[in-house]
Amino acid sequence: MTTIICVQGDITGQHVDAIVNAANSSLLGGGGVDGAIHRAGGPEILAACRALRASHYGKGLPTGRAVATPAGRLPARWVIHTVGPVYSQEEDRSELLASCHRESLRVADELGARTVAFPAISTGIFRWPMEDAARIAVETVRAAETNVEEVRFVLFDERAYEAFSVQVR
Ligand code: AR6
Repeated sequence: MTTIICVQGDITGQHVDAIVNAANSSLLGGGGVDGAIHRAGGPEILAACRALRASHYGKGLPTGRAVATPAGRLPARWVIHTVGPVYSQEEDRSELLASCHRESLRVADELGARTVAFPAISTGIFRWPMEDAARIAVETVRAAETNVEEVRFVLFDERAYEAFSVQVR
């Protein structure tokens, strides 16, 4: 059984086995939570991302997939980078957002991670409506078959915290 909890705060301060990053396909950093993770974790994370680009992910990490690196100076062992979909009104990309959560948990299982912190993937620069993202995220984690014992959604502001808490209750 996976316990799902919600906390309001900064994901870079979480003491967990793995922190999920809402990255982009380049894996080379960006704004939002991605920028915060690289700033707080230091250059070891970027070096590992560059190595992934030079080996398995020459064309970048596809949307909906996930890959792990060490966590540098963060109080976690690993960062699991996943690429959320950009929100679209014309096309339903929900399955890709669900895939980010499933794939991140699959990578966590490969690592042996038992506690995993997720941000609200795609809800910032990628503009996914918060309530819908919260529903997809929580439903997907609930349905996942995983050995992860605790999934901690770490929400940056009150609105995000409320949206996720409603789904977890
Ligand atoms: N801790 C927790 N949540 C955070 C933090 C933090 N330190 N900082 C921001 N958030 P975003 P996306 C929240 O934009 O929409 C990057 O440039 C934020 O309030 O970080 O998936 C990547 O490189 C929002 O609710 O990610 C990609 O290019 C949520 O994290 C692109 O942005 C996600 O917002 C990905 O866009």
